[in-house]
Amino acid sequence: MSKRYHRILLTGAAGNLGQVLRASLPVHCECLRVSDKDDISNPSAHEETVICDLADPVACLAMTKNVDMVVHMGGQSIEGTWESVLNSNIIGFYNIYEGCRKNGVRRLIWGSSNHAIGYYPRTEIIDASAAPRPDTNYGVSKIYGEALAQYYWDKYHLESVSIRIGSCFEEPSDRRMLATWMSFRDFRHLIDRCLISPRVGHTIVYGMSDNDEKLWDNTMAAHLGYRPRDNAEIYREKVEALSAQKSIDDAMFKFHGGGFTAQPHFDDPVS
Ligand code: NAI
Ligand code: 15L
Repeated sequence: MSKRYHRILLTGAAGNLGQVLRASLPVHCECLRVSDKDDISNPSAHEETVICDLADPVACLAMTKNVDMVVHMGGQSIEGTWESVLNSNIIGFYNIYEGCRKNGVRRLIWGSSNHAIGYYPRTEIIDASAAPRPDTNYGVSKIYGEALAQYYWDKYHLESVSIRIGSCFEEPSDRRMLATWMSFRDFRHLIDRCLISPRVGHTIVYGMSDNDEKLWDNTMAAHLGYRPRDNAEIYREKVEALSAQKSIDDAMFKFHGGGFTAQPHFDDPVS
């Protein structure tokens, strides 16, 4: 049976989540174009490798050619210097969207972040309609990305799914992640749903497992059919043994964005 798509572009393919997706995306496409600024290990026969910087508009235009869908995981993935946030996430994301628009790509699925709404207090459960409350320049860059996604849908009918990923790791490693964790299995499943859903417009979805503790409500993304199966709760004992309970006023427990809210400006000199 032929596959649903001829070619999918995966950016950030050398990163943590890129590696997770290199294993699962080939189910959907004949050819997986994998890209990063860093070397990509062991490319397989169904992969085409493109090494380039997202800040390079010419490279982004070429990379998005003859592509059906883009899964964009490339970029600065935590707070960093303004220069790196600007180049990788602001200029880089614009370059990817322009490449997609000029090359007629139908849909872009990308890793936004909980740090776009990091300053909501933990006592407030929010859905996709919550106003931005970024906690870092990194979080601001994700809000910029979500604005681009909405704009390219409204104006150019280029579809997007902005996934506000919580904490996507093998296991939750601190108490905050009992609420924010997303397993690799659930992440792959969500990406699958984003790729096969018939119509997404611009959808914002929270990337989280079916944890007992919840900060986010995905009702507004129900049309994706995302059904998470994992739950951070099974790691509670292990996680609680790793560190003592902090004060409830610690940033880790005060805000959705946890420790990012307590970081000083990244470019300030360290005293
Ligand atoms: P990562 O840092 O492991 O991977 C990012 C990749 O992007 C790296 O391989 C890096 O070389 C590449 N990259 C960075 N700047 C680039 C540039 N200018 N040009 C080309 N490539 C560039 O991050 P991870 O964990 O795989 O996350 C993927 C995406 O998901 C990121 O956008 C991140 O912000 C987002 N995300 C991830 C979360 C997680 O828990 N893993 C949580 C929230 C958001
Ligand atoms: C993110 O946005 C980061 O990409 C990831 O490394 C984690 O720090 C995650 O947020 C989190 O909030 O746990």
